Amino acid sequence: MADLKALSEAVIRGDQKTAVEITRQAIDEGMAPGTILADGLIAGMNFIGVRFKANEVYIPEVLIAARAMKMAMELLEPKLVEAGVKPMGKALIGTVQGDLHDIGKNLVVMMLKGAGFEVVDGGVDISPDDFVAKAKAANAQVIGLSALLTTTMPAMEKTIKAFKDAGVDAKVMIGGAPVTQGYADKIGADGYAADAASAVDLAKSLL
Ligand code: B1M
Repeated sequence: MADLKALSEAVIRGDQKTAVEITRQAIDEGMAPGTILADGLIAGMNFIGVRFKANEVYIPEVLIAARAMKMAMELLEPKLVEAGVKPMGKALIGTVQGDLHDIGKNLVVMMLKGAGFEVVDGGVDISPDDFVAKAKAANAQVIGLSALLTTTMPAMEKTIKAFKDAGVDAKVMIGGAPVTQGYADKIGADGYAADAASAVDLAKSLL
């Protein structure tokens, strides 16, 4: 039986080959995609995050762990999508200007797809103008902004203002490690979610 502890350890080591192998094995054995994600991949990446914060590992280790997680996520994503029952709505998700962090944003994208949303992944470092253009092209009902840096949080407010100025008629939710409900209230976002699972509940409630 696929060992999810070994999967999280493979992510921590940045061992792409093992992470992909165990993910494939878990999928082949019929393990729930959400369990593989939460108990294997996210568990490993969270551990790396704690060690990075404590200066016990540095950017190169973090990058290779993130790459191993991404490779495994490529296998898992279709399974998460398959688990979705019916289309819930359309969402555009992206990381705001100046910010290159995309692991959490990718999780939000995957979880939303898994919950049955049609999702446009806008990418990272999206300027307010680009966000407006992508929002108009996607015609999304829900737009999600992600920021991982305190220095890029103000780009959320600028993006929301750009949506209002351009008449983009969509609900806007925000998230990311430094973001809070208070900040969402302050900048006029329609909602805040602390994690990818809560982002799904929030997106559903905003429809
Ligand atoms: Co960066 N980084 N990083 N980093 N990095 C943090 C965020 C940091 C807290 C580390 C630290 O110092 N302790 C710190 C920010 C400090 C601050 O602003 N207060 C930091 C810094 C400083 C930096 C650089 C400036 C470092 C440097 O160059 N000196 C630089 C900035 C680059 C840039 O963006 N312009 C940088 C670079 C990087 C890497 C490239 C090395 C890499 C990113 C790789 C990638 O994303 N492809 C990286 C990583 C991996 C991290 C940490 C270790 C992990 C982030 C992560 O992926 N976590 C992070 C430390 C930490 O978080 N403990 C750190 C796992 C992920 C699943 O969690 O993204 O929080 P997270 O997503 C969560 C929730 O926040 C939520 O759902 C997810 C879980 O379910 N969520 C949403 C996220 N977006 C959401 C949107 C929603 C709803 C929920 O609705 C739309």
